Order: sequence, then C-alpha cells, then structure tokens
Amino acid sequence: MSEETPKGNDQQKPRRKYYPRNRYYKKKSGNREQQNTHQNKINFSFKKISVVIPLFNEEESLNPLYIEIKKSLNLINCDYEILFIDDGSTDNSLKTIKGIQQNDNRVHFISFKKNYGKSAALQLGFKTAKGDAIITMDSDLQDDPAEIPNLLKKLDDGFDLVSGWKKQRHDPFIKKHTSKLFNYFTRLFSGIKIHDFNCGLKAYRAEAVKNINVYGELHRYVPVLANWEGFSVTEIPVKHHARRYGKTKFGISRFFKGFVDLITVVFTTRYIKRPMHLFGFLGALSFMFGVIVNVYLTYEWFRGIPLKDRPILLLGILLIIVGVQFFAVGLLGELIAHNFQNDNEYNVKEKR
Ligand SMILES: Nc1nc2c(ncn2[C@@H]2O[C@H](COP(=O)(O)OP(=O)(O)O)[C@@H](O)[C@H]2O)c(=O)[nH]1
Ligand SMILES: [Mg+2]
Repeated sequence: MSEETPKGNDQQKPRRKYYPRNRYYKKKSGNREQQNTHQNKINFSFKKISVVIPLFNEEESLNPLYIEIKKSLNLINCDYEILFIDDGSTDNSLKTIKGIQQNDNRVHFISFKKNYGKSAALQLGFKTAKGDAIITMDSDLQDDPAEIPNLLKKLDDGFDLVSGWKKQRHDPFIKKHTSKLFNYFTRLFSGIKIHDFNCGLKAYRAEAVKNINVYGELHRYVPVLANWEGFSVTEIPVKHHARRYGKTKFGISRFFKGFVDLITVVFTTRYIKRPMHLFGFLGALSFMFGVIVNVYLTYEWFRGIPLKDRPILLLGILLIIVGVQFFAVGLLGELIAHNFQNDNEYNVKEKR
C-alpha cells in the first residue's frame, strides 16, 4: 500500500516503543524473498482464521482492503476465510464483493436485503465464521490489516478476546474526545481496564463469539458482553488511519445511543439474574430517605409547627412512593428472572 507509507513513517516512534512484537515478524520471516515460503510463515496454534468484515456503502475501500488483508494473512501459516457482511448497501459494494469472491474461493459474503445495523452484521458473521480464531475489522481502511498477526499472537498467548486500541486516533476532534468520555464510563461501570471498547479491529476465540449475543447497537460493548460470559479480555495498541473514502455512517446520535446502551449493558450483564439487587437497593434507599424526612416533620408537628408550611413534606411522600415502586419493579423482575432460568446459559470450562 504505497500511499500508506508516509502515515506509517509518522508513527514509527511510538510503534517501536509499544510494538515489541514487530521483532517477532523479523525473527520468523527471514529474508524478504523467502517470506512466503512455508517454513518462514508465522505459526499459531489456530486451525483456521476467519476475518469478518461488516460493511455499509464502502465500495471504494473494498478492493484495497481485500489486498491488504490477503497480504497480511499470507504471512501466517494457517488456513483462512474472509467473510464480508454487506448490510443492505445501496452503492456498488455488493458488486465489488462479488467480483472479489469470484476469483478467490476463500472469500465469502452475506448480503442483507436491508440495513440492519453493524451489530446484526457482526452477530451473523460470528455465527457463520468457521475459524477457531476470528478477526473483525472495519471496512473503511481505518483499521490496518497489518495488525492481524499481532492480534493473533496476543490471542495465542491465552486470551479469549484481544481488542485493538487506537492509541493515536485519526478522527475528528469532537469524536476523539467524546469517545474518551464514553470509554471512561464504560471502564468505570464494567470494571474492564481497556482504553478503547469500540475499536472495529479485534480478535476472538470462536468460543467467545459463539457465546455472546450482539443485537441493537451493542457492538460497542462486545468486550463487556464477552467478559461477562467469563472470557478474558485484553488489548494491544493498533495503527489507525484517517477515513480515506466516503464518510462516517454514525451521526451525532451515536453519543446518545452509546450511553443508553451502556445502561442496557450494565443491567443485562450484571443484574438480569438478580434485578432485586438493583431495584431493591434503589427502592430501599429512596424509601429510607422518605421516612427520615417524614419522621422529622412529624416530630416538628408535635412541637407545634404546622405541616402546611413544610413543602419538604412533598419530597418525603415522593421518595416513599418512588421507593415502593422500585421495590415492586424489582420483585416483578425477580419473578421473570425466576421463570426464565436456563441451565444451558452457563459456560463450562472443563468437565470430566
Ligand atoms: N453492517 C453494517 N456495517 C456498518 C453500518 N454502519 C457502518 N458500518 C461499518 O462499520 C465500520 C465503521 O463505520 P464508520 O462509519 O467508519 O464509523 P466510525 O469509524 O466510528 O466513524 C465501517 O466498516 C462501516 O462500513 C451498518 O449499518 N451496518
Ligand atoms: Mg470508520
């Protein structure tokens, strides 16, 4: 990718510092002419690698992306497949993918009749992928396919999910900073100590992706979903590029949706099996404050201060009612959770 070279040089300093695994390339690949001979390829313990690429109207990027991915995968001594998920694109994306697929039997594609969203595309990609290691990446050339061996190496170290960390981002100012805030809150609520939850470039073990359910717009929280199912999550810094063609598919609404989804994720991962721990706690807290306020007012009333002059009485009553309501919601939640108990949901690590 000759156009990429200047960008690559820009990042050489931090890369050398944070990418000791680059040495790994050199050790294994020997001299340049021999790079693709069998014995000089990089070995991993995986049998097959699936590269899953969700896309929506990215016609210009697809051919260069395919070439870069091939280049990267050819360095690895392993069978692979490339799976494009076209999400009802209205440009020539599907035609381009068909052109690629005709000349390469390792390329597959699924094309939706309409646009279902990135999460839906990833979910179907996860279910369809045949590899025991799965890579996801954006199709707009912002993620660098050259990072694939680095992600796989980390995965092979024993992790179940390796997330890319766009340490040096090439995105608009506003997006960079809101994303920092979003990542901060996700870290806080999920307890997972990674910097960049929503990087498109990630590597997974097949067990991890087959056990999570990515729907709505939960693709932003895949590490949280996986971690909640008991899979180990880590990250490595990856190279990031500015968008070369077209423009972003997620408008300003992403920020609102992102935060609402965070509540969904925290609730569904932490409290779905024990709703009373959340609603009961909130209800008890509210009820307790309401009672304190009203007990105090009653005491004052006995001392001769009339209640009609105490607007705080309304707050006391409100807190008690809200408290009871939270409690009732919690109990209803418990009833539902009780009826939906399912033994198949537990991920067993070993059994003899
Ligand atoms: N399947 C699918 N992919 C999408 C959709 N919207 C965006 N994408 C893909 O998700 C990736 C990231 O999207 P992009 O618009 O670049 O988001 P940004 O990089 O966060 O600004 C790209 O590969 C897009 O083609 C969608 O509705 N469905
Ligand atoms: Mg992008």
